[in-house]
Amino acid sequence: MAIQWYPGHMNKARKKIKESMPLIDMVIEVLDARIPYSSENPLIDDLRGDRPCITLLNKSDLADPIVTTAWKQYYERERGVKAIAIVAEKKGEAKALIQKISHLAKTMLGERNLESKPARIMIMGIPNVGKSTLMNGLLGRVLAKVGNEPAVTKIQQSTRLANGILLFDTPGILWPKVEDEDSGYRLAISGAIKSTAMEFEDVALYAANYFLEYYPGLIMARYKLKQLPKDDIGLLEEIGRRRGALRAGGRIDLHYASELLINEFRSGTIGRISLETPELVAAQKAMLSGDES
Ligand SMILES: Nc1nc2c(ncn2[C@@H]2O[C@H](COP(=O)(O)OP(=O)(O)OP(=O)(O)O)[C@@H](O)[C@H]2O)c(=O)[nH]1
Ligand SMILES: [Mg+2]
Repeated sequence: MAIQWYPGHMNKARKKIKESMPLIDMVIEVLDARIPYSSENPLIDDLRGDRPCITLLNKSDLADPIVTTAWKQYYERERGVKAIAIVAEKKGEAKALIQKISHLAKTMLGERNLESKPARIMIMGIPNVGKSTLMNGLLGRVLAKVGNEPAVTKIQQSTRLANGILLFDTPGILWPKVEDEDSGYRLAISGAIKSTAMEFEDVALYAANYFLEYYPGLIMARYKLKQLPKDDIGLLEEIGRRRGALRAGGRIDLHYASELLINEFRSGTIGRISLETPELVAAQKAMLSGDES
C-alpha cells in the first residue's frame, strides 16, 4: 500500500523545522519500537544533517522484547548508534533520560555555559510515536497535548528544563509518499496514519497474515481459537463470528472485525508484537534492490 498522506500542517512543520535547525544543537529522534525501520523518516535525517542524535525506541512496552533487543544490537553493530528502548508514557522513564541528555550535551558543547545558553534539543519523529508524551515526561508535567491519533501536535513548541536544556516538541511528519509497500502497511497498523487515509480491511488483512505467521500463539490465546484459521480472511471471519459482528443474512462484518484486530494490536491487548525484525527488513531491502536492477 503506497501511502499519500501529507496534510498541510506537516509541510509547514517541515519548513519550520528547517528554519529552526541552525539554532538546534542536538536531535532526539523518536522511533516506534514495533517498527524501528519503517518509522525512520528520511526527511528527518536530511533536516538534522550531522547534528548529534539520540535514538529512542518508544512504546517498547508494546513491542516484542526479543525483537527490540535484536534492533538495539542492529543499531549498535551496523550504525554505531546506541538506541535506547523506552516507555515515554511510564512515569519516571523519561526523567531517567535527562541525565543521559545532559551528559551528551556537556560532552558535545564543551565549554559552553548551559545555564546562560541552554542546549537546544529538538524532538522529532513520525506522527503518533510519542514525542509530546516524551516532552511532558522530561518536564515532569503536562505541557504538550497528547492524543491517541496521528497529527495531534500542529505547531512547534519549546520549553526550558531546569538542567540547561531547551526542548522543542515538533509536529509528527511523514514523507510525502511512502513507496515501500510493507513499510506503508506497518505504519498504518501502528497508528501513524490517519484512519481516513487508509483502507481498514486491506490493512487488517496484512496484519492478520503477519500475526498468523509470526505470533500464532498470541492470536490463538486472544481469540480463544482451538485451531489456527487457514488464512488472513479466515482469521477476520473467525473474529467477527466470535464477537457477534454479523450483518443481515448471517454475513460477517469484516470492517468491524478489521477495526477490532487493529485496535487490539495498537492497545497491546493481543500481546507484545513487533511488526518487523532486522532480518525481515534486510530481506525486504534485498527484494527492492532486486526489483530495481
Ligand atoms: N503504550 C504506550 N503508549 C504510548 C507511549 N508513549 C506515548 N504513548 C501514547 O501514544 C499516543 C501518541 O502520543 P503523543 O505523545 O501525542 O504522540 P506524538 O508523537 O506527539 O504525536 P503527534 O503530535 O500527532 O505527531 C498517546 O495515546 C500516548 O498516550 C509508550 O511508551 N507506550
Ligand atoms: Mg505531539
